[in-house]
Amino acid sequence: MTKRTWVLKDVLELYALPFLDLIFQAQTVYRQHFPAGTMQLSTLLNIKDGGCPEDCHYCPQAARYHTGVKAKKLLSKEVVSQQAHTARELGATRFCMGAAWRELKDRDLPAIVDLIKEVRSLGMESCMTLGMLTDEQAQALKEAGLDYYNHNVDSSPEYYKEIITTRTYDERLQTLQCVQDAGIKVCSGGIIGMGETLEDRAGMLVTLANLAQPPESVPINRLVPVPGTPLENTETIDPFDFVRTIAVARIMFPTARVRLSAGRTTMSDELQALCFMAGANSIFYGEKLLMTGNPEMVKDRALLQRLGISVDQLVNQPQA
Ligand code: SAM
Ligand code: DTB
Ligand code: SF4
Repeated sequence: MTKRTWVLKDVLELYALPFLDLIFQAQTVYRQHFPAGTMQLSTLLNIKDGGCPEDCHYCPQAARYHTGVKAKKLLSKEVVSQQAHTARELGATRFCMGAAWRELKDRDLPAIVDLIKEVRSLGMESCMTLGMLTDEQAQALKEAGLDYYNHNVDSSPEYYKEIITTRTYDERLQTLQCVQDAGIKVCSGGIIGMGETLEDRAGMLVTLANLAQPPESVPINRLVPVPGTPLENTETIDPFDFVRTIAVARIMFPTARVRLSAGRTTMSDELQALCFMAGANSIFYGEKLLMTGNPEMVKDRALLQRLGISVDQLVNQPQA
């Protein structure tokens, strides 16, 4: 089957559907590709805190903003291994490691390779988000066994320039290309609620859908307004507009994991349930994202149970 090319007009038509029609369509698409009522739990660990030279206006880890985040060194393999073991015991099937870097430096590559091998040996899917990569680095991560690489486009090409000036949209796309060329699956999405228009939201999804290969994983973050960042006073968006983006993403990426990512601590149970109805089938599981909070695990378990949603189980067995 030839790949569909998405145009902005079609995406805006989806956004313009009556809310219930859009949700119904998204849930129908979801059920054609996934078993109904299932959720992936992915645990996130920041392996390198703060001190980042970039100016992403939303980010607590950018060195130039006064957010109280202290720069630290890369975590040791022992610490990461212990966290990954705990995540597995608590039921996560994917372990995502993030670093506050503009780009991966070759001098850090051996340590990163070790971390990937460690997580893979536990039978979990591995994901890394380390900033920009070269072809050679992506190849080395693939050889180490990396399953997914997270690199968000964050917004539309037009609105991106209002949010980040220290690297271009094209550089982001180039890294995604390196990742795909190396045979690593792509996790890429963005942030909703940064002051962007509906067209920007649609434009972001069009960019992702029209990649040579659409991402296998699409994180949709609701902005966490962090004090000290330029976006700290951004107004919260209408919750239904957020749900619409989840639904449109589900329709445009029928086989991808659409992850309800940052921003859940300020969402009601009912809003999260609507996001699941709209086709989100993955969440971050664990009480911290990178720098900011995430719902308590007992609360998440209770919510999923109340909704009759079952969690995905590990398929691969640990090597030892
Ligand atoms: N430094 C690497 C990079 O920028 O690609 C990896 C880590 S970076 C923190 C990963 C993603 O987290 C960003 O691209 C952004 O989409 C998301 N993020 C960061 N701060 C956020 C915030 N305050 N609210 C919502 N999402 C945020
Ligand atoms: C993604 O799209 N969201 C995650 C993950 N990929 C790396 C990060 C969210 C960060 C929220 C703000 C913080 O905790 O620093
Ligand atoms: Fe640095 Fe990533 Fe934060 Fe941007 S989002 S400031 S690149 S850590």
